[in-house]
Amino acid sequence: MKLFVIGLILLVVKRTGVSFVKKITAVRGSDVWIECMFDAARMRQNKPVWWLHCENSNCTEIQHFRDGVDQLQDRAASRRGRVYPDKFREGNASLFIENVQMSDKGLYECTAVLTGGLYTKFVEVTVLASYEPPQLTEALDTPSFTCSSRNGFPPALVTWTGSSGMNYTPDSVTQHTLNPEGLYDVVSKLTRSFTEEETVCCTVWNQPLQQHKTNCMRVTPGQETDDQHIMMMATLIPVALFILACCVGFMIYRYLSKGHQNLTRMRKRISSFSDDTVIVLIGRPKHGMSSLINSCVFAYKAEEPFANWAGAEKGPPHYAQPEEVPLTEHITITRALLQPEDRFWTSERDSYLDKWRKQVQCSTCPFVFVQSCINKLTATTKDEIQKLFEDVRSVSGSYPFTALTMKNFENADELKPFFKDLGSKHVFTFHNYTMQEHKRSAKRDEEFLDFVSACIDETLVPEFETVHLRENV
Ligand SMILES: Nc1nc2c(ncn2[C@@H]2O[C@H](COP(=O)(O)OP(=O)(O)O)[C@@H](O)[C@H]2O)c(=O)[nH]1
Ligand SMILES: *[C@@H]1O[C@H](CO)[C@@H](O)[C@H](O)[C@H]1NC(C)=O
Ligand SMILES: *[C@@H]1O[C@H](CO)[C@@H](O)[C@H](O)[C@H]1NC(C)=O
Repeated sequence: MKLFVIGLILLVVKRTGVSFVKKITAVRGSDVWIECMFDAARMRQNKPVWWLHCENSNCTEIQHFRDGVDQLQDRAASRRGRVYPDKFREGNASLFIENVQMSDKGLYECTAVLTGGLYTKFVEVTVLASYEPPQLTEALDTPSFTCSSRNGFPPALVTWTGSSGMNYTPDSVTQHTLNPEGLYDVVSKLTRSFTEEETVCCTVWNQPLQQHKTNCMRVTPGQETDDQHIMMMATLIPVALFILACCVGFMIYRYLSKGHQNLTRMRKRISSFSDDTVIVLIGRPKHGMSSLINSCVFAYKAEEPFANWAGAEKGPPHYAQPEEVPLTEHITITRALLQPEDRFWTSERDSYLDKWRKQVQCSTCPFVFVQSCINKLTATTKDEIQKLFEDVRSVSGSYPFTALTMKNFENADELKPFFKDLGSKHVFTFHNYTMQEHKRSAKRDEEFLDFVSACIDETLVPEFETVHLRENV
């Protein structure tokens, strides 16, 4: 009979769209009164009062009193809430629930049997749960932030903002999970890198509860990476500079030592040359012949201070003395001093040719014609030089080399082709070491050592090549 009545009532509730169902909202953890008041005058002794709790049409009797006596004492542990039977006579059968939990939500029905009929009241209880304060963490690897909050109901709205008022929520993803207690745990992830200092806040909104909880975090953008950058630069720059310095140093060392080694090698070769050789310089006064000899000796004798071995800048009667200057034990530089006037060779040739023919070595003597770049070549001069060249070839088998001195005075390039055309195998240009100016440099030394080396090489020209040259010309 009783269950039939309950069923009928529930049917009525459903049919009428629960229009007379009172709705109350309780916050999880709080205490709540579910009111049930009726006309006290109609209350009779022995008549029962009971409470049902229904969840999804599954109804359980939670209170049942008859004649003020608890009928459910055996189920005391499982039932929820408490009524005050001594208040029934006052028409008050309200249910008190302490520490409301999610399981307390649902439809409550209070029924009292009164004279003249039943009194029934329906109360729909909604339980909301307040989210715990959110935890905000920054991921170490990726530029992301995680905001998490537990044990709330219903699902929360999570928003992300900056202190500047910026809304970062569009960059976030929020997920809810329902835990066994019927509560939601929410996790929201914001993926964003900040270029400027910012305070990032996440807010968990429980809208029905009109409650929000916020947590903020100071973001100092790329400070770590900046520090790393500076650290890296602080180590890399000196290392790079060191390596660069090493490279440059090594290259300079190589360059110097190569030049140095080269000079030493040339000097060694000259000193070890054991064929008795006379280098014959032919030239007119003031063409720098003495200076050229001095230069060769100075370049060769690397350890010695400059000396006027060949007697440069001397006037008569010591002019062009000594005639021969020894370079090494076996190599001597001698000079054939011609007259300064136009026909400088024609007037001298017989005596010199005679002398050279008598000299044993002169079949292999390196002859060098010395010409200053200051002097222009006149037609007569050219003619004389050509005759000289032919005569030297007739004696030695080769045309003489040419040494153009004072190369910085006049354009040596004008003179070079003339001597090349005459058959001079080598045309050297020099800036001599002089009495006034003899600052030694590797480059200058090298030029004179090159010259001496070429002279030595000339003595080594094989006989057949000499013959070949003679036939050619
Ligand atoms: N600027 C320069 N002056 C030179 C050069 N060779 C020689 N002289 C100078 O020219 C003048 C004549 O040089 P010297 O060697 O005495 O000529 P020589 O008469 O042929 O023996 C001297 O004052 C030298 O200092 C050179 O290559 N450059
Ligand atoms: C009805 O609810 C009670 C307690 O609330 C539960 O033990 C029972 O399993 C439920 N029955 C159904 C059919 O859901
Ligand atoms: C009903 O009784 C309870 C318990 O004494 C009391 O706290 C409550 O205020 C009463 N309700 C009304 C509406 O009088």
